[in-house]
Amino acid sequence: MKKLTNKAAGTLRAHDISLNLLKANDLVAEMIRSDMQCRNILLLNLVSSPGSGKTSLLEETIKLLKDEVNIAVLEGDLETERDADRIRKQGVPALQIVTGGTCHLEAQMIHQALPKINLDNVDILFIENVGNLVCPASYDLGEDIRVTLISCTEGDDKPKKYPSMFLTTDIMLVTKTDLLPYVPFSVEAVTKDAEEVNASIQTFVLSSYKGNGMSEWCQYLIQQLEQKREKNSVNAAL
Ligand SMILES: Nc1nc2c(ncn2[C@@H]2O[C@H](COP(=O)(O)OP(=O)(O)OP(=O)(O)O)[C@@H](O)[C@H]2O)c(=O)[nH]1
Ligand SMILES: [Mg+2]
Repeated sequence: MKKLTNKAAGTLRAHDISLNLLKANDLVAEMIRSDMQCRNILLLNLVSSPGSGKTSLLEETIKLLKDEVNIAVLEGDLETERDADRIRKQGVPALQIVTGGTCHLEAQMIHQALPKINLDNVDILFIENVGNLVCPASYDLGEDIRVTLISCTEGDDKPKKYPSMFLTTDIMLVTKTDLLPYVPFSVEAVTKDAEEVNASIQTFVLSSYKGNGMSEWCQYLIQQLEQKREKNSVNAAL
């Protein structure tokens, strides 16, 4: 362990601790991943700037998939229970994680929250991360799929300005597309930039309000759930 007595060492220490914290986070994330594997639950981590439409997307996704799959939600926010209340109104279990000022969720928070939510028969568990396009990029939560929302009112320049979020994400959802006629936002430009940051990123374009693109999104979720189950049963047979 390094001695931390002078200013220079202090600089080193901050760096080392931050690296170690991320390592600890990743260990817990792996525990969550194998727990979800055992339970056959598809886990998604939704990230975005504040107000990009994460909770609205979840509300509409639940309405469309409620009869087909069982959904549960972990909500992350600095304060209030408001998003969990919105989700509960849709008739699915939701637990609010109040971070009290922390700008992202960490794997340890998810690990502590999981025993507090009823996951019996749950097929898909969504985590709605704290609204922030920076810090959540660094924290693996054990998810199968990371989804970054970008609403067309935010501007189409975000993938290049916040590259770590787009680099670590599997899916980019362009949201609020009902507003496209009123704002200067190019779906083509944002897709091109996102693909230049991350060649394997997959893009969906939708509006929770108008419903366009929602059936493709829901189909994708079902496909991913089936693929995970298939993979799990093959592994179990080996
Ligand atoms: N026009 C339009 N507005 C939307 C759409 N989806 C969400 N909104 C509005 O955008 C605002 C923010 O939506 P939320 O779903 O609360 O966004 P969020 O990402 O969950 O916000 P935080 O949890 O605070 O980060 C609300 O006023 C929604 O009504 C959409 O598809 N079209
Ligand atoms: Mg929300």
